[in-house]
Amino acid sequence: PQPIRLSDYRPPAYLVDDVHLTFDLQPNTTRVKARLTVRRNGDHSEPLAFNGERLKAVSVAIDGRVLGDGEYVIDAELLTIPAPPAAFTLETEVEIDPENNKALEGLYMSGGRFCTQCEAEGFRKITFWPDRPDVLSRFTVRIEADRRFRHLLANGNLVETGELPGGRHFAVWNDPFLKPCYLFALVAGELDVLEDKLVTKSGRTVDLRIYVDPGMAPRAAYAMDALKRSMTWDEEAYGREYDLDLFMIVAVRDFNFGAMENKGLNIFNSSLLLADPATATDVDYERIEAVVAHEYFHNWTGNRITCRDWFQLCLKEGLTVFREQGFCADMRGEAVQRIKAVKVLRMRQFSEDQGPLAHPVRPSSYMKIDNFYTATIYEKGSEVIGMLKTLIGADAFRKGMDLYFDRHDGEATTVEAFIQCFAEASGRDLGDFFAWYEQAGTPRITLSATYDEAARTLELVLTQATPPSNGQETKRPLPIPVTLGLLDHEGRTLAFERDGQAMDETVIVLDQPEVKVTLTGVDSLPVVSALRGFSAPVVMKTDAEPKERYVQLAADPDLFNRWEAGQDLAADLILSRAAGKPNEVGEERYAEAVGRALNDQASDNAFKALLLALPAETDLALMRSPVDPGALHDAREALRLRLALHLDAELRRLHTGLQDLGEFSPDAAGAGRRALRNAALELMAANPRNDVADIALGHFRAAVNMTDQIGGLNALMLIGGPAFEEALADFYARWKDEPLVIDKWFALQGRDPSETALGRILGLTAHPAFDQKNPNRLRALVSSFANFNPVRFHDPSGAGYRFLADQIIAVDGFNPMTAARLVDPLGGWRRLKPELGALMKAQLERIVAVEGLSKNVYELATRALN
Ligand code: B3K
Ligand code: ZN
Repeated sequence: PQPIRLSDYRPPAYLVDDVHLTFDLQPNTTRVKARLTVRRNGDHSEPLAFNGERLKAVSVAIDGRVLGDGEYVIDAELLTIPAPPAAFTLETEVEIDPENNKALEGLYMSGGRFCTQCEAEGFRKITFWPDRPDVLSRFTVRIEADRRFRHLLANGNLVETGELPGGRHFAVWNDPFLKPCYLFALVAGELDVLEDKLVTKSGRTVDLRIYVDPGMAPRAAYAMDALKRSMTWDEEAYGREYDLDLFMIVAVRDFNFGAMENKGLNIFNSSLLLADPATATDVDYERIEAVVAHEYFHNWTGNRITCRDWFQLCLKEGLTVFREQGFCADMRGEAVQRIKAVKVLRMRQFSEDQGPLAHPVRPSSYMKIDNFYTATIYEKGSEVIGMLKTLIGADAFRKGMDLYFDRHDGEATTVEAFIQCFAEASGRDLGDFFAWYEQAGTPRITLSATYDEAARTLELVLTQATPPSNGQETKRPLPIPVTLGLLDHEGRTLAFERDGQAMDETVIVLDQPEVKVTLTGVDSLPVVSALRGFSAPVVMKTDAEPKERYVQLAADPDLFNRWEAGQDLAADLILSRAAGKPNEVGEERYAEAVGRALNDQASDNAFKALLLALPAETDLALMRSPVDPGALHDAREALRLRLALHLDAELRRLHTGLQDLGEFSPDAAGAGRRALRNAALELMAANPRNDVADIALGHFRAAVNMTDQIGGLNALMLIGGPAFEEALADFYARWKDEPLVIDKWFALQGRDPSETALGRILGLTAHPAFDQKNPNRLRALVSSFANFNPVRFHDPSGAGYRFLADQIIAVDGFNPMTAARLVDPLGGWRRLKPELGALMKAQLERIVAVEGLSKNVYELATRALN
């Protein structure tokens, strides 16, 4: 297979201005008739070549004349018409089989309902079409179906409904907005609906409807609330109002990823929509809020202004993640949200960036675009926009956004055009900034500080270097904003002067391989608090000593850096122990400092819960190579034990004192209290004292919400033994009819680090409730194991790797997109200790050798090998 390159971009040869689609829905034989108003784009004599895959063609006609053999060609990927007129009507009719579409792309069936997923290139499985985001068309859609498919939904406004003979009915929808075909959606089936309304700032009333499985409407209430808050927030934060009179969301159970922003008709994975206290955890609530907002925000950043080509994916995704993060910070607190976002970035994006799958925020070639819905495009894409805002300031940033919305509304555009808006709004040359989009890899920066007591100056020397990544051997320096402040050794803010101006905080732009800055008026030996708020997605090394980290952990006014100081200290202790040099004194000192931070009356529970968690094994694995996952796990457990023993009384006090009183509320304060209580219990689980298992079992049994039930079960899992077995069985028996809860049951076991867990995990694929064809269930077991259980995944026998490869190969047979999303954990073989690396590599080789492998898996597995 040949890669597609950004440099080969050509405007579309033919445009489609209007389309009229008619769906005659039948589970196995759906007929799709399409009438397209086609126009040649520019002066050329190229043939018309429209995409089409797995379509059984019934007829092709131009201007009402049915074409005969020889007038067109249909192969596995294209409909080609050699010499069409300059402007004409193209009519096609095809037959498709939604029932047997297990790739969950195009038109398929889930839970007895029809639904669609078209991004990125699924529309070509519905009808012949120039399936690319720069063809913008006006859609009218007529749906005909048996009356048992009660709701017939598509994008835009409902213009007509009616009865048909034979127990059938129809609905016609018209979307007045131009859109690319990837935003097309259709849903047909028996559903319950939760309805609400919102009045926009200009006084228009928008009908809001969330469609769910029968009986589930009450569980959509939180998503509805999140939707209304998102709509209002976008008006306030970005001046963006909703544009149709109707906004619909539909939840489906079989979905390849989280959710999809189809114009006026979002389709969601039910796991990111349905919640009530009994079945959803606080983490679920938080994700629902974030994803509902994200998909809604796409209406402006993605739908009204879309991407010219798929290389520009970050234009909509990075920007929309950035907007989503702004919303979540406003809803739940800036510092805690920032810490959580950075944890995700490090775990997913930094690991991607250090491995063979590293790619720039704007890639320059791909085989399957579906493989590029990555943490780099999304999370680093958002970081890049955050840096832009830091560099030009909030006012110029908002002006740039306004300009972008004004200038490009209704267009399919590029990252260059987006950046140009900020260059104009700020009056700055942002030429250098573009390297953030073009260069893969995580920059390493260093910072050293020299204090001159007599002169009261602090000299800062910062350096940067980005390691080579595949295809990019040498890297240019990037403009890196480093937000920085000073503390004295008592933890008080220390003012300083920069270029003669007094201040508490400054942004140093590290835009050369080395930059020197001298701060003046520094009254005493400072502790440098650098990269505040994680002002750039880099790895920073400083010459600070542990005692300075302790000052920060106790008192840094930048809460991100306060948390980060604790993480740095813990990581050093764990890494030394894993290298055979335990620092017992340091470990005690760390435990004491964490104890003091827990008692800080001024900081909130959610923040303390984050403080209590040690760096993840996957993060530690990025810090040294070759990686020995077993040694890292043991060293981390040793520090957990030390904390558990040292803080025993404190943890018990928190566990008792933070019990929920009264009604469950999913808000930030309630969630923070439960998070801290469950974090305390999780740490207690490291303590071998007998009564801890009883406490955990009591916690599990007394739980009145899913957050605490899972918290209890998690602690029991870490303790192991009969109490865990009992609770696990009880949990299953109680929830066996709730698919989203049973997903949690699988996921929890997938994460079980205990020595005997591997056999159970591998055996779970034979459990009657396991279902490879349902992506949620598959990921619950397989992804949670491969991504969040390093010590068992990296079993010395290689059985963990073999298991993952078996799953990838099997799932690739029917759902390549989801199979490909499982490949990532196999990309790390080069950094592992050699025995393990060889076993992992062998599994990649086995995958690549499979005959008939999809392009999706082939692309990632071969890149992982090279
Ligand atoms: N745009 C979709 C993701 C589509 C993934 C296609 N493989 C959801 C989102 O980012 O909002
Ligand atoms: Zn998105």
